[in-house]
Amino acid sequence: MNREELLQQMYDSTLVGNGPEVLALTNAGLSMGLSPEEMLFEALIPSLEEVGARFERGDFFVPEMLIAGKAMSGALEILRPLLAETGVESVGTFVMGTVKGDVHDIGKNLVNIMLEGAGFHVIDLGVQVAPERFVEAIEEHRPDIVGFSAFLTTTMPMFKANMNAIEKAGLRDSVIVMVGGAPVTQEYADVVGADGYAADASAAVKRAKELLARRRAAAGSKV
Ligand code: B1M
Repeated sequence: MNREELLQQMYDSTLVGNGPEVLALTNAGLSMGLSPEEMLFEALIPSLEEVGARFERGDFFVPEMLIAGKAMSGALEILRPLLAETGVESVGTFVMGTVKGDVHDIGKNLVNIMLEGAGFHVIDLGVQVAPERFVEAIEEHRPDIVGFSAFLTTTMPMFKANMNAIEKAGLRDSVIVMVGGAPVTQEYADVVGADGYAADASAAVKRAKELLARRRAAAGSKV
């Protein structure tokens, strides 16, 4: 099997939710010298995009989305240590969670992996995270950044609920807030008063580093 055939098979197997085959192909790809990024961006993510398109057209239903998501998550577990390989010291602490009412976590997990790879210490609160839980985690871990992920238009309003809870707890000035997720836009991030938004995992890392550098420079200039 050559590179193109492997990526095509990985795409096809993810599409039909064949988890064991996706795992085998991920391992085979690594043995062949393919990078985790090649498999992610040329097979796994495009395949899930097609799953979403078929769901929208009514050709796929929730069970198909679920098994495709599981197949992708399995591959991500193999790729995680490779993507998160880092020799750098912790650049900052990042508390992350998918908002209340939302169970999507693949995108969030990918952002976490890339953040870890860039040297962030990531505390993952999981999915369906209520505003009070974000507040507790900020009080407990004192992170530099808190990130909210939402993948449904119906759960995006939880960003505002989270912001209100953080403000009410008197924590807003102590933490940078980032938001993201498939339906989220820069405009929406501005409306809810977030400090940063990113469209994908690598942009999230870049934005997190920029916001942190800006915050530290501002703190330094006040001293
Ligand atoms: Co759902 N689902 N789903 N789903 N699902 C979507 C999101 C949908 C777009 C499909 C579609 O219609 N085309 C649609 C949402 C429509 C909308 O609201 N606009 C949808 C729907 C409708 C639903 C249900 C309501 C279906 C139903 O029950 N009738 C239901 C909701 C359940 C709930 O949450 N309450 C549901 C359920 C599910 C499953 C459980 C079956 C499964 C989730 C499995 C899991 O996550 N463990 C699932 C899946 C797999 C999908 C699709 C097919 C794939 C999502 C995914 O993992 N993408 C999805 C279709 C699609 O996205 N095209 C769909 C790959 C991932 C790498 O990309 O998630 O965009 P993404 O993450 C990116 C960025 O968003 C960004 O970086 C990530 C990595 O690059 N990012 C951040 C994410 N978080 C960030 C945070 C940041 C910065 C960047 O800073 C803090």
